[in-house]
Amino acid sequence: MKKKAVLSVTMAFGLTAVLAACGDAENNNGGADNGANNAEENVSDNNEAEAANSEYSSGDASYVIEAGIGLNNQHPQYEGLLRFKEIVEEATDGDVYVETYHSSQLGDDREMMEALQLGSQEVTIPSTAPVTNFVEEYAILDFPFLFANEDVAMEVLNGEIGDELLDSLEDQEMVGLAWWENGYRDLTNSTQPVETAEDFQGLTIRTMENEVHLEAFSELGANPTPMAFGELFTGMQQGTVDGQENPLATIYLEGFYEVQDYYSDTNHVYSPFVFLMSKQFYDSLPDDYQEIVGDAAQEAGEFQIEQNRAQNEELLDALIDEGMEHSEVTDEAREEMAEIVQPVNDQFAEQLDQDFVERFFQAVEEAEEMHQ
Ligand code: KDG
Repeated sequence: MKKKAVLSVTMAFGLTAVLAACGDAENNNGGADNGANNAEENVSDNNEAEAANSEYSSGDASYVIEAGIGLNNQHPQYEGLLRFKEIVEEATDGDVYVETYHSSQLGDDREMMEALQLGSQEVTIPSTAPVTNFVEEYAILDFPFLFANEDVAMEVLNGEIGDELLDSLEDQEMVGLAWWENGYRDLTNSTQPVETAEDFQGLTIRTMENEVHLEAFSELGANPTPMAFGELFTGMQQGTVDGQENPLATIYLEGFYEVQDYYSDTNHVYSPFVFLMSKQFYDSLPDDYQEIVGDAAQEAGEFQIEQNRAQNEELLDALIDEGMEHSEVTDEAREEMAEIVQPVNDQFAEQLDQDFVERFFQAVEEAEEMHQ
């Protein structure tokens, strides 16, 4: 946002953020406020100190970027955002200043994307699932059991078809600057161990706002309930839902083990993050600044992906230490789940542009040959 207009809106958002943080503190900080985190609290302190200690200030900047995410300040996604801030401020000598918000302080994914469209917020980095409500082709990214591994996913996303998906956001007044990574989603619940497709029967599971997810979980016999991420912890605590699905880093760093007993490594969907900027804001930047924010989103993304993969790999033991029971899902069980949900993938693929679908699967096939 251009500085002149910035102050009043920034103050309004700042106040909203503070009110949100006060009114819904437990929700906003997941793990940190739920007591059990220790080492992670240091990460949190560091992040906040880093943000507060920036040598630049919004008052001296020509442009201010308000960047918000749904996950908390312990997640590698927030570390990535801080890296973006550092790169952009340094490269513009503070002429572009980045204010970072976490824990849905600026709203949930859908609200933040709408704010980008209106030009009242500059950056958000949602999982791709809710983006489907703006560009229907994004549905394909949430097909269960689509990508054989993370390298295949990144090969596709960073290739031509991924660029096409980023470009398609422009009609929605957003600019897609880079792919970041959330990772493979796993199931947790408070009712029963889930090892096979049959075990999903009757479970009420929070899903993101995405029709593919809703249909797939229904097909498995569960009761999917779409809910904003910011409401999820309370939803599980109060028993509105039995369970949820997210990558390990989120499950641990948001403290979900406080309210969930069973963890299953279903790996059912690979979830990318997409780095979004308000088109109105992007268009207002001079060419060299456009290049700087684009490169920074890419570079910070590489750092975020590295951190994220490390956390997704390391945190299983920590989760078990916190008392969660780990149900190991076999490849056979995953194949059975994949077979059950295949009609959902087919049904959604039919609704999309067929040329796009063909080229997308061609890209997946080629990526698989490269990264077996
Ligand atoms: O910061 C990202 C979150 O807002 C959200 O997209 C995380 O995967 C997510 C979920 O389950 O809502």
